[in-house]
Amino acid sequence: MRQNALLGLVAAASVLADPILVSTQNNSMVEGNVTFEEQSSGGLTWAANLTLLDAGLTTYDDCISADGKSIDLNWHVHVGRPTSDDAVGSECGATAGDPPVGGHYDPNYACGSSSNEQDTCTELNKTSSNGYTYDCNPSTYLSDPSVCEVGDYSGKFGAMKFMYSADNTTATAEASGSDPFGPTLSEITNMSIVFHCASPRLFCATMLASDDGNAAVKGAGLDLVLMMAVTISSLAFLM
Ligand SMILES: [Cu+2]
Repeated sequence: MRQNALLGLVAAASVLADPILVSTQNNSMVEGNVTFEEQSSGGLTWAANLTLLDAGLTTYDDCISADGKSIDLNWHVHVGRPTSDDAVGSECGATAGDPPVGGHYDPNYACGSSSNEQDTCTELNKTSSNGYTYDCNPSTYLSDPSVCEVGDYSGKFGAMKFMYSADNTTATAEASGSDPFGPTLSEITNMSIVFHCASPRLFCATMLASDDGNAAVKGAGLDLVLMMAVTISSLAFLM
């Protein structure tokens, strides 16, 4: 009897474990990661903790903020994944990787110029030559999520701001957000996050289920189960 109750608690605890995806962006340009965590209430939260190792590269010249305090990079979920361990520059190109890194994840055909769904966008007449305008920014996204490609994170939340260190040698981004309309994690597992300075691709990494993250969540669940088991035993003892 008590065993059945415990099994029920174990099942409930594993349902509580929200899946986590991590894109670990450790390469010659950057260190850190971006995580996505699915919320049981729906949607997801994301968090970035990234440091540009050499903020003085001329590669960043076109994306220094107007106030000069940060390097502002665009970032998106692209449909494929890089094959190189040092995924920088052309390793993140549209035809590089396996499957190819490709364009932005756009299952609902919002059709920006870098959507991976260009053929369907053309069929739908959603191209600039047809007078179609892709209008995705944080405020249009909040009023109508369908205006943004699902993978267009800088469109949805603004550019990732890497703040210069005091001596300007490195730059760090610590940012997070909540995306109530976001994709499910199973949709975007094994896709990649690509960072751009304006248009050129700088670095990228595949989004993978987090062993550490899941272990931590499972660990917390187990603690909860043990705590409840002790409580039940105490109750049984009292009865
Ligand atoms: Cu991109």
